[in-house]
Amino acid sequence: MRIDVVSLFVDFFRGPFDASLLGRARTEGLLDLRVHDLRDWARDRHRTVDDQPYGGGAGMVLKPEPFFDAVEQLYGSVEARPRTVLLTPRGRTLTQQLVEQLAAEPQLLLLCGRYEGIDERVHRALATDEVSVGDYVLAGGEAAACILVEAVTRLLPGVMGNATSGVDESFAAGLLEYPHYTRPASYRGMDVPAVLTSGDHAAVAAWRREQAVATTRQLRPDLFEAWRRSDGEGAG
Ligand code: 97T
Repeated sequence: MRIDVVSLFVDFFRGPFDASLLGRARTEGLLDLRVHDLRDWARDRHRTVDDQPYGGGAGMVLKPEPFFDAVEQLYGSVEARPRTVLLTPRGRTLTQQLVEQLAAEPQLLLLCGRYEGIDERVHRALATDEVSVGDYVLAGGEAAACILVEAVTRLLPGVMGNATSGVDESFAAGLLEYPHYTRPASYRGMDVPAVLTSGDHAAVAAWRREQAVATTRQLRPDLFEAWRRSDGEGAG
């Protein structure tokens, strides 16, 4: 998959996009991730990308031209752009379901804003999706873009190997994961549940299922209700 990211702070991505899972996906050729500096498409020698808001008010607004010029240079025309995600607090909240949809695309463009906002014409004419990563305020779209790229990349074929099948996965099934334990079997008075050391694989599977349901009900009643309304009745 190819992902282009347009941002005013390209250095922001240095650690996140080079390390760990993303770094490996890139060096293995599974992910073609390119970060572009919005200022490369500024039109004056001061590389200005923002201006005062029409109608007055505090703060600056990111101009439309650098975004449109970036899209036209990267893809030839606005019409030829890939699925284009604008990270913005007004977007719909990112969910695993949307992550799965995005991971199925051959190519994505992510647009990151800063300052008080982006000219509305970028929202209207360039974004195919407006996405938020949660109801809190960030300084810009970069951290949100990192979250989206990591969530998408781990679903790409070959990135995770066979370690995670998707069946067991948190959210994919609508439930949180079951509790995990490793050695020691007893630690500070807290013992590993006996079923896990029993060697009875069917009993382990049943315990994990029951724990996933109980943990979800306790920690995420909202997810639990949604699960119970859909697959919960048939499957569990
Ligand atoms: O708060 C923001 C500012 C700019 C761009 C994105 C965000 C944001 O995205 N998800 C939550 C907040």
